Amino acid sequence: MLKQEAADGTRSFADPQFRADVLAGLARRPRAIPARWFYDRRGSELFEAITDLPEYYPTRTEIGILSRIGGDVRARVGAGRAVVEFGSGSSTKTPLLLGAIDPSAYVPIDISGDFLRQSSRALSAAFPDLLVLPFEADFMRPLALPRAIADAPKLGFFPGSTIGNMTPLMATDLLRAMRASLGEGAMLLIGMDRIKGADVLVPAYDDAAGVTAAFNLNLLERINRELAGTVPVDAFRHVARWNDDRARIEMHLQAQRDVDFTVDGRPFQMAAGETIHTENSHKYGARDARILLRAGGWTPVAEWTDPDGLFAVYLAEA
Ligand code: AVJ
Repeated sequence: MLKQEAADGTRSFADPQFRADVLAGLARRPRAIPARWFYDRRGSELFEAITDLPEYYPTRTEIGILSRIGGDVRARVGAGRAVVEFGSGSSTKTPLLLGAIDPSAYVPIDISGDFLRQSSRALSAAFPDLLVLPFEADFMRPLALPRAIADAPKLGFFPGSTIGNMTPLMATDLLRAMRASLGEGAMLLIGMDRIKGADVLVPAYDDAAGVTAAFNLNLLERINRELAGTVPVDAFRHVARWNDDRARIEMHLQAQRDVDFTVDGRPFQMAAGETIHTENSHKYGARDARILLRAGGWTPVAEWTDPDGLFAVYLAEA
């Protein structure tokens, strides 16, 4: 990795994939940068703050569902499985599952090593007898899981509606890759946000306190910090809109005036009103979710929702 110095003199190690995605994404039309790059330390902190917002219902709704279904999940998956969590982040939902099903091991997978080690320590403290094997990796690629869990049947855990960040094509690819990585007899517990009115969806991604705006704009700050960028962050505005045709919330960063900047020495120009597309958050009705799972090679066996039908958790088998 190359060391980069930002305009303010701070130094950081730039991920070559981050640089490649940003340079390619800014050169493309429409401009787009993959949402996974939101999650540097600051971005992860801002996301944690989003989950506490009154408008952002998904996290608390899913936690409510998970805290009620433990016994049911245990009855269907049995004890002794190795739980493999994809994109574990700060693992706030994990104790609810681990406490319910008595697993033989826990393998959290995340691209952010810092967060991974921190949350693994906390989990080991809460479950002293559990074998915890943190795995720093990009779970979008095929994985060779640790040998220590080779013989245990797996339970994949993919909460948070993270799958909503992917297009249906990417989502089915990922579901198939998970099936291949988890092996024979695997099951999958996955959260998906449901389709609902734009009056609820849009505020969830454009909150009154401006935390989601800060989360989105942090991507530009990160580009400036890690890729020696000169992006005038204050010239950009956070935009969240519901794309009904594609059943997704889209987040964009919209230039409020004509802007000129460089990233890693390369020049870019954007006209006033032009946007950088930074995130999709696809929503799935109950049937949509089951079709998606089947397209990805999984058979749905159970599903649970909250009383208002805002969010759903699905159990599927390979
Ligand atoms: C972490 C992908 C589930 O799409 O709701 C929250 C990310 N972006 N607010 C989502 C997010 C803006 C979130 N996921």
